[in-house]
Amino acid sequence: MEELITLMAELEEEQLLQQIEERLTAGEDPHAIFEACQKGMTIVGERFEKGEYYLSDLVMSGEVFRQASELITPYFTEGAGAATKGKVVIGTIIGDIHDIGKDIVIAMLRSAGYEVIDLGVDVPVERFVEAVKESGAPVVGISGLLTVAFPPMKECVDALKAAELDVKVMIGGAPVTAEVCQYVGADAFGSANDAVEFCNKWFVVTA
Ligand code: B12
Repeated sequence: MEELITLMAELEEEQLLQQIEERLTAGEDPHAIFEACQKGMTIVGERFEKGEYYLSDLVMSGEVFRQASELITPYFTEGAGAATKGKVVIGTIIGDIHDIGKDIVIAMLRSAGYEVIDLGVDVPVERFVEAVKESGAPVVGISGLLTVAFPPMKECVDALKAAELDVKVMIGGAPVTAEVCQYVGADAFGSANDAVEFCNKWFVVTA
């Protein structure tokens, strides 16, 4: 997987996508391939932070990763074809336009049999509240990749509580930690895989 990590980090689009296709067709684990791409993205982020990569590289990395995930996510087939297990509202919080991770969470939840209401990016707090009221979804997912996204994430959880909506909230995004989760007041945080596990747990309990 080291090779995939390097290809992603070096933004070698053509070679990376070709390798992914070959590995998927050869029956390699899509989750491992996906994780390698994610590690590559972490390196991209680090290089951007150090000034080795420019914003244009960041944009490019986003595009390459999106194409990679479009190849990989159809292979996340656990539970595919099952009847809808329940509804989940998800969006990237206001002020933040990162949506690659959110879209992966959505793809994995859908492939696991959940109905996902995608609110998109830069989503105002009130829109989350409205969407839960409209859909009756018992689970909300909030994505945020910027540290400035944490206060509005907290506002969102507070607003859901103030509206007396009985929902479980999961949050995610590369910089989200246990401390952030506690600050925001969310029920759980984690990866796209974890999102499916949280829902499997919560929907069994609430069903
Ligand atoms: C690609 C990218 C961009 C692209 C985004 C394209 C897109 N359509 O999303 C573009 C170029 C637009 C961009 C813009 C900016 N970016 Co940017 N970006 C990145 C980069 C390199 C990768 C992010 C990514 O897609 N990762 C891959 C996905 C799969 O990972 P993920 O999002 O973490 O998602 C996974 C989990 O976290 C989880 N997850 C995600 N959401 C959710 C939700 C739930 C509910 C759950 C359970 C799980 C979950 O599941 C996913 C799979 O497991 C990161 C670096 C990094 N290491 O994260 C910087 C990074 C996030 N960006 C950064 C910055 C600073 C910016 C800009 C401010 C740059 C600028 N000066 O303009 C702008 C912000 C614009 C805005 N208002 O949002 C910083 C943030 C620093 C900070 N502490 O706030 C980072 C960390 C880079 C860095 N190290 O400096 N960026």
